[in-house]
This record gives sequence, structure tokens and C-alpha cells, in this order.
Amino acid sequence: MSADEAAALIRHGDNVGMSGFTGAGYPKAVPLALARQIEQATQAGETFRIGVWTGASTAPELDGALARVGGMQLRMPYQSDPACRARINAGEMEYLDLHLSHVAQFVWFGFFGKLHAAVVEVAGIREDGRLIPSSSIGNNKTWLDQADKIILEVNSWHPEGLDGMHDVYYGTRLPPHRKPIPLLDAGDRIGEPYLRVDPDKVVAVVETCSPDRNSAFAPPDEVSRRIAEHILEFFDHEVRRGRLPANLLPLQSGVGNTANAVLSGLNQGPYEGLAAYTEVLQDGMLEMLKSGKLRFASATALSLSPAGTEDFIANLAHYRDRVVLRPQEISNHPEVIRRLGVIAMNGMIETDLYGHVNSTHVMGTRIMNGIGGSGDFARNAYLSIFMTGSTAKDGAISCIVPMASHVDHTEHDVQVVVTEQGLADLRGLAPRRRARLLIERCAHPSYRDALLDYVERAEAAARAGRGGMHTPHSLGEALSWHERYEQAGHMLKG
Ligand code: 0RQ
Repeated sequence: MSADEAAALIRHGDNVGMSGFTGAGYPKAVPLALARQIEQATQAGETFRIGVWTGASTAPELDGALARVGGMQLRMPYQSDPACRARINAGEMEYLDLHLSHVAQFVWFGFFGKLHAAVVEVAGIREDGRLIPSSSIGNNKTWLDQADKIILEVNSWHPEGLDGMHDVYYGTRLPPHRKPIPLLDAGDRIGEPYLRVDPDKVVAVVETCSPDRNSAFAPPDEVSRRIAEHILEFFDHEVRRGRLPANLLPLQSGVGNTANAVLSGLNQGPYEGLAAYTEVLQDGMLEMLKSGKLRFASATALSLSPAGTEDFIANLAHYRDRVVLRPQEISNHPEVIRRLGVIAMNGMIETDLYGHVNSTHVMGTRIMNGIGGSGDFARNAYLSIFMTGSTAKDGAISCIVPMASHVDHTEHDVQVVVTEQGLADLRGLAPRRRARLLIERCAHPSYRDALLDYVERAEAAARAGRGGMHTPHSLGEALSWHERYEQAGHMLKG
């Protein structure tokens, strides 16, 4: 049926599980049609708002369109859309920012209530009724299992060669019936290539032919290039010390330009026979698969630029045996990440002097994107690395601050911090040593003295009996840098 007819099956108050993970595999037509219907209903004085659950971020045709018409009452578990972000930060919609590996199980546990409908993009429907997933799997298995009614978008833009690249594991159970996830190598296949669906629940099939919409990557800038250099030097050091094997350990890499720059660096580096166990396969990994540096990549989504997509389609025969896409509950599974010994590399907004990392909130209150998979990986990784430029907003913000204005990853989950200034290996260091090293290695020179002054005064106060010496702080001053930025537009200059 048409997207308009299908969208009309969704009602005010429904929770709708949609496909989509980092701009890949999201439905292209029904959300737009739904947004038009919501807009018309609103103009007619009716309330029409839904809960939107996805894998991760989507695209302007989904998050952007629904946010612009005020159609979302609640969104989870991850978004990165400017219109959506603005609505959340204005208090006009609710947002649940969740660990991506938690979402499927929480839905199965019933923690979020009923899933009324699912809108899932697929690359095809087989004669036996099973579905060929498209460029991401995300939470689709759970949406198809849990939703009362299902709308499928069959997108013929996806190449036929995608058929067979997916691995959907149907062995997950609810506690107390869980068994080990039998995945021992990033390249293992433990499931089946198709998604199952109960045909009786399928209320609509909509045909589309549209590309995933992902933006091009900027060529690595000086800051990203230097971060990448520090990380590569660190890997060399770890291999020499015998703490990493010569072909490293499976890599997880976050999204964005810095992550992509690190991958470009690895592609030019000495390492061979690498593997990736990650959520998102970006252009950088594609290049490494092409050059042969990367032997295999496991992910839940392809998040490729237009040029990357073109290359992927043109060389699908090469990539199809080297890439597997899995449900996000498996790509991000703590058990598997721990077993494989993943090297996790994620971006951050800021870290404080003791290594508490904020990945999500600007000045403690405004959501940027969400924690995504960074927590799944950071806590369970063999090595958890967080990276950022040492400053943001043309130097007005230091990304190394006295106290983080929001904490996603605690000091217990953060092992290595890297900025363009340098790399701080925090492993084995007690808090006060971590603070000194972060200032010396990672802080921008224009903030180093002020950070050192803060620590020294906090320690002096603790010695004088005002506070403890384990993580010395001047509580009244700890968040003053953020406050000053909000008032004066600069963290130091008032
Ligand atoms: O904002 O574009 O308005 O200037 O944050 O910053 O430097 O372009 O860096 O694209 O790597 O994003 C943490 C947001 C970093 C990302 C974050 C502002 C900065 C800019 C982006 P503008 P950059 P990146 C796998 C893993 C959480 C999810 C995750 C992220 C914008 O890495 O969302 O890791 N991570 N998932 O100006 C105020 C600071 C700032 C700051 C940067 N200290 N204060 N603003 N910015 N630092 C993927 C998934 O899970 C799906």
C-alpha cells in the first residue's frame, strides 16, 4: 500500500519501533507520511504524538520530520538530529538515553510498556516469508517479535548482494534461562541471515527506492590527525611491552571524523590481519578492508558516506565475506566484548581531572547525542580509550575540566584519554596522579596553569581539613568553569 495508507495505521499514543542505526536502514517513506498526518491533525486541533524507539540515530526523514511537527512524545535510545535535540532541550519531548545493548532486553522485560507498531526497512521479502535485512539490523529482531502490527518498507535501492551478510541470533533468552552467547571470534556466524516475522502481524508492505542519507566525512583535520598519531604510537608501545598482540585486538570505533581519522592512520600503519568488533562500519574501516589490513568487520550498521556507499556497492563481492551485520544486542553485548578483548575508541565531550567522562551533555544540561554504545564497549573492553580535541568552540571551552558537568563513564571505565596534545595512560594510577598526568599530557597549554592551580588549592584545602585527599575538590568552584562559560562565553575569561 502507499506510505500514507500505512502511516494511517499508527495512532496517537502508540509506541512505534522503527528500524535505523546511525543513518542506515531507517524507513524512508512511512515516517514522512506520518509527519504529514501529525501536522494535519495538529492543525485541526487534535493531539497526535507517539513514542519512537529505534536502534540508534536515523536521518532527517525520520527524526527530523517527526521532531519538526512535534510528533514525538518520547524518543529512545539514541538520536543525533538537530531538530530532535532542540525539542528535547526545550523540554518539548522526553528522551531516554540508554546503553544500546540494553534496549532489546529492557523491551523484552516489559520495562517500557507495550510496543504497538513496528516500521522496519528491509532489503527484500523471501518467498518463505523471512526478511532480508537492509543496511542495519539494530533492534529490528525485537521490534518484529514484540510489535502488535508491523509495517515493512521494502527498499529496492539496497543491492541484492546484501543478502547473506547478516547474522541474526535467535538464541537470546530472558533470565533465568540465559545461555552463553557462542561467539568466539569477531567473524563467527552464530545465527541465520534473515529476520523472522509472523505474517499475520504484517499490516502493510510499502515499496521504496531511496538511499540511506549519510554525510561525507571531512578529510582528517590537524587535531584528529594528531590524536590518531598518539593512539598509533601507544599501540606500538603496548605491542612492544607484550600487552597487545602484533595484530592488536578487535577494534571498536565510535562515529565521527576523529574516529575515521584513527582508522585512516591504522590503514597506513604497520598492523596486518586486524579485526573489528564494533557497532558502526564507517568509511575508514571499508578502506582497511579493501587494503587487506582489516581481515574482518562485525557491526550492526553500515554508516557510509555517499562515496563509501558507492565503493561498497561496486566492490560488494569483496566485502560480503568480510563483513557481518548483527542485532545490536549482540554487536554490543558485554559478554562478547569482554571475551574478545575489544579495543574501544570513543569520542567525548569532556573529562574531569580524575577521569570521569561526559559523552553526552553540554554544560551539564543540554543533550548532544546520547551514550550510544560507548558505555557497552568502554566498561567491557580490554582497553577503553576516549578522545577529543583539548578545547572546543575555538578555545573557549577546555575539554579537561575540574569536575565533569555530567558523567557517562566513571573513572572505573576510562583507561586512556587522548587529545591532540598527547595521551594519558591512566591505568594503575590513583586519582591524584591521574589529575597531574591529564593536565600535563592532554590539557591545552592555555588551560594547564589554571587546572594545576585548581588541583593544588583543592589539595591544600584537604590537607587543612576541608575535604578528603582521595579526590580533592573545591566543591564551590568545581563547576565554576562551566558556569563562567554560560555567563561569559569563555571558561576562564569573565
Ligand atoms: O559541536 O558542531 O555545534 O560545534 O560537540 O564535537 O569535536 O566534532 O566531535 O563528532 O567526535 O563528537 C562526544 C559528541 C563528539 C560524540 C561526541 C561540541 C563541538 C561540536 C561535536 P558543533 P566534535 P565528534 C558509537 C559510540 C557519544 C556516543 C558514542 C558522541 C560537537 O563522540 O556523541 O560515543 N559520543 N557512541 O563543538 C561543549 C565541550 C565540547 C563541545 C565538543 N567540551 N563542550 N561542546 N563539543 N566538546 C556510535 C553509537 O553509539 C551510535
